Amino acid sequence: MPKSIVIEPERVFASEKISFSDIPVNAYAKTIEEELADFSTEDFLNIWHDLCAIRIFETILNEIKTKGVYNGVAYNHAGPAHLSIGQEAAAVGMAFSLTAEDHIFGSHRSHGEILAKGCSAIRQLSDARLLEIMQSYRDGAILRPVERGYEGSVQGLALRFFIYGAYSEIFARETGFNRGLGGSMHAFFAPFGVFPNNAIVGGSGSIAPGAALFKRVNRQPGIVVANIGDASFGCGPVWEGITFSAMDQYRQLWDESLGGGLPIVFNCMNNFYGMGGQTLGETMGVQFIARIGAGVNPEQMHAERVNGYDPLPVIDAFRRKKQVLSEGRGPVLLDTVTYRISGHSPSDASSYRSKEEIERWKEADSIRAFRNKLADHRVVSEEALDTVKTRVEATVFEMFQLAIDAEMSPRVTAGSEMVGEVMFSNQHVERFDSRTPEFVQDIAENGRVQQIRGKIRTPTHEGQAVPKMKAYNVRDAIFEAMLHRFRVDPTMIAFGEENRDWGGAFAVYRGLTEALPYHRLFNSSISEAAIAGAAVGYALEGGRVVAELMYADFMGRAGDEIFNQLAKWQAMSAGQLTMPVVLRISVGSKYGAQHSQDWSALVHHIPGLKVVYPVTPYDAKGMMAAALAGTDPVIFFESQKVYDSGEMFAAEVPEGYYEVELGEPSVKRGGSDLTLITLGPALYTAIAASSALEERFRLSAEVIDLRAAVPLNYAPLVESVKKTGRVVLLCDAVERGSVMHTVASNLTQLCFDYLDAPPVVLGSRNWITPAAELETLFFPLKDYRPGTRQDLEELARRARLGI
Ligand SMILES: Cc1ncc(C[n+]2csc(CCOP(=O)(O)OP(=O)(O)O)c2C)c(N)n1
Ligand SMILES: [Mg+2]
Repeated sequence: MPKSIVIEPERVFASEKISFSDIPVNAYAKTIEEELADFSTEDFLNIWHDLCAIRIFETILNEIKTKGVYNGVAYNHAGPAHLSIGQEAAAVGMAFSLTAEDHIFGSHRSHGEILAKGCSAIRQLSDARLLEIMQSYRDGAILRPVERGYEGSVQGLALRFFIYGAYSEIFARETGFNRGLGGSMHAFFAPFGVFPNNAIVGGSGSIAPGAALFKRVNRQPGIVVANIGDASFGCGPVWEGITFSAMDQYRQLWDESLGGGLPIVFNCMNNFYGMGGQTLGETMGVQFIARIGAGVNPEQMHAERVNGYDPLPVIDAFRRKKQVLSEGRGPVLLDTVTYRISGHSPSDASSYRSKEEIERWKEADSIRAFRNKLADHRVVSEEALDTVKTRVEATVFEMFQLAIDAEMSPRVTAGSEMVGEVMFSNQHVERFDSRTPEFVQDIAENGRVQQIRGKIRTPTHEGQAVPKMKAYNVRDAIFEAMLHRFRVDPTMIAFGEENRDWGGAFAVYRGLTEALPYHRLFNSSISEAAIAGAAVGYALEGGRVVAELMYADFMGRAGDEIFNQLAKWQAMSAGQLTMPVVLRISVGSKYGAQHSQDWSALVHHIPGLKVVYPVTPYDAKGMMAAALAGTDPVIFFESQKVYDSGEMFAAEVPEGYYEVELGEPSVKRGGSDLTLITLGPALYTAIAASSALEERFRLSAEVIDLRAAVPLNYAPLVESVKKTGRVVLLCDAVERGSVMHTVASNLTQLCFDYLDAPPVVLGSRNWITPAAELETLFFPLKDYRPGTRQDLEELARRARLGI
C-alpha cells in the first residue's frame, strides 16, 4: 500500500517562505473580577489550600534535611529531596482542572505536582470511589494508619491518605505508595492520575507520549501531561518524544474516530536553571522554551509562555489547551514560568545565582501574591484563608510525624526478599481489554498467511532437506506468534522504524500491513529513545506493545529508556504496574562495526529485563508467544544470520498456538564427553563443531542452546556438566564480559566437584566488528581453525592492552 501523499518535485522546489505565527507570551490579562465568572469562592479556597499544602510539605522536608528537625520533631532523612518551594502556583495551576483520567508524568522535582494532582483528584472523585481506592490499594496498607481515630469526611481522610503515602514513600517506608521503592524522585499514585516521576532529566519526555498514544489507540478519555524542567529541553529523548507526538500520521492516516493528534502537553516547569546551569543565555539559545514549538509543526505546538507564578493564568492555559487536545490538534507545548526559591537540593549553596535575585523572587512569592489578590479584592476573607492554611498545615505535619513513626510506618526488615520479588510480575494475560481486536482484512485472505500455509514445517520432507524458499523460517515464526496476539489482545500494537509499508526492516511484518489498521502497526520517526520510551508509557497505561529497534547497535540511542525505564518501573512500583513490552532487536551480520554487534551482555547485566535469543523457528514462535502472553519486559534478540533458517532441531513447528517457557535451555543434541553451551546463532557453530568432533575424534558433544540469558534455569546445564565433566561456552558477542562468562562462573560454582577442567568461554575477539570480508578473523565461525596464538601468555598480553 503506497503512501497517500505523493512527493512531487514541482511542489517541493516551488519558491515560497515559511511563515510563523506569533507565540503568545504572558497573554493572560483577566482581572480577578472577570475570573469570578469561572471560579467560585470554594474554588479559590481550594487553590489556596493546595498552594499551602505544597509549601508546608516541602518546608518540612527542607528543615529536616538542612537542620535535622522541624517544629521540635527531629528526623534524619538519608535520601534525596529536590524541593519545589516557589513552584507551587505552577503545579496547582497545572493540576486544578485536570480530571483523574488525565495523567501526569513528572521529574525529580515533582512533589508539588504530585500533591496538586492528588488534591485535585480527591475533590473530583466520589466518596465511594475514594473509599474503594483507599481500601483496595495495597489491601489498605496506607489507609490503616491514617484512619485510626479519624472521624472527619472521606475527602479529609483521602487527603491524609495521600500526604501520608507520599511522605512514607519519600522516607522508604512499607506504607509508601510503592513500599518505598520509588522514593522521592519516582513517587507516583496512578489511581489519582499521578503517573511515574523520573529522576532522569527529561525521562518523562519520551515516556509520556506512549501514555498519550495509549489513550488514542484505545479510545480512552483524558489527556497526558509531561511535566519536565527547562534544562530537559536540551535532552535528545525529549526532542524525540516531541517529534513522536507530532507525527502527522495521527491526523493524515489514522482512522478519524481515534481523535487525531496525541493528547499530550509538554509542560515545561521553567525555573530558568538546571542545577546550576542557567538555561537562559547560557546552556540554551532559545530564550523562550515556547519557541521550540515553532520548529515542530505548522501549529507550532500551540505553544505559549504563561505566568506560572500565579495559578490563574496556568489554569486558564490548561483549560484552553485541553480543548485543543480534545479537538485532536495536539501536541501542545507550554512554557510555564516559575522560580525555584529553594536550592536544587537542600545541600545547594546557590553559588550560581545572586542573593538579590532570590530575594526578588521571594518578594514576588506566588503564594503571598495570590493571597493578596484574593484578600484585596475581597473575594475571600483573610479569616477563611487563615483557617484553611492552619488546617492543612496541621494535617501535613501530623502525616509527617506518622510517616516517620517506626511502628506505624515500618521499613522492610533486614533480609527481606521484597525487592527481588517485585522485579518481575510473571503474569499470564491473554488480553488487556475485552473489545474485539481491530483488523482491516479477513486473515484467511492475507497473502502472507496463505504463503506460510504453503510452507513445509519440518526440516526434511519425503527424505529430502526442505529447500530454503519452501521452508518455514524464523521470520514466519515471529510473524505467526505476533499475529496470534494481535487477534486476541485489542490493545496490542507494534511500531518502530519502517514497520509498516516496508514490512519491517527484515520483512518479519510483511503481510501485517494489509491486515492491521494504522494505529496497530505504524512507522515511527527515527527516534529510538522515543520508540522505547513510548513503549514504556503505553505499557504503564495498561496496553501490550511490541517495539522494534532494528539493529542491536541502536540500543545506545535508547540507552536510558531500556536501562532505566523499561527495566525498572515494575520494581519501582513495588509490583503495582506491569510492563508488557517486547522489544525486538535484530543482531546484524556483515554490516561492520556499527551494525553487527551482539549486545546481549549489556541488557543481561541490567536487573529487571528478560533477555531471550531464540534461533530456530520452533523456539522463535514459542518464545515470542510466551513473551506476548507475559507481563514483563522482554528484550527479544533476533539474528540476521538465521532469519531464513528452517533448521529446527525438532520434528515440526505446530500451526497452532504453543509457548516455549522463557529461561529453559534446550538440549539440541545429546552427548556424553563434552558440553557445548550456546546463546544465539553460535548454536549452529556448536552443532557443526560437535559433528566434527564426532567424525574426527569420536567425541560425543552435547549441545545446549540457552535460548535465554535472563531468566535461566541452570538445572539442565548442571545435569549435563555432571555427566560430561567438561564445558565450552560460546556466543557471537565479544568474549570480554559476555553472557557466557556469567554462565561459566556459575557453573564453576555449581559443578566444581564434577569438572575435569575449568569451563572455557569462546566469543568474538575484543574488537570492533570488522567488514564482512574480514569477519572470519572475528567471529567464532563454523569452519574455524585456530590461526592465532591462544596460550596464556598471549591472553595476558592482550588483556593488558585491552583487546
Ligand atoms: C540524564 C540526567 N542528567 C543529569 C542529571 C543530574 N541532574 C539532576 S536535576 C538536573 C537539572 C535539571 O534541570 P531542569 O530539567 O530544568 O529541572 P529542575 O531541576 O530545574 O526542576 C541535573 C543536571 C540527571 N538526573 N539526569
Ligand atoms: Mg529548571
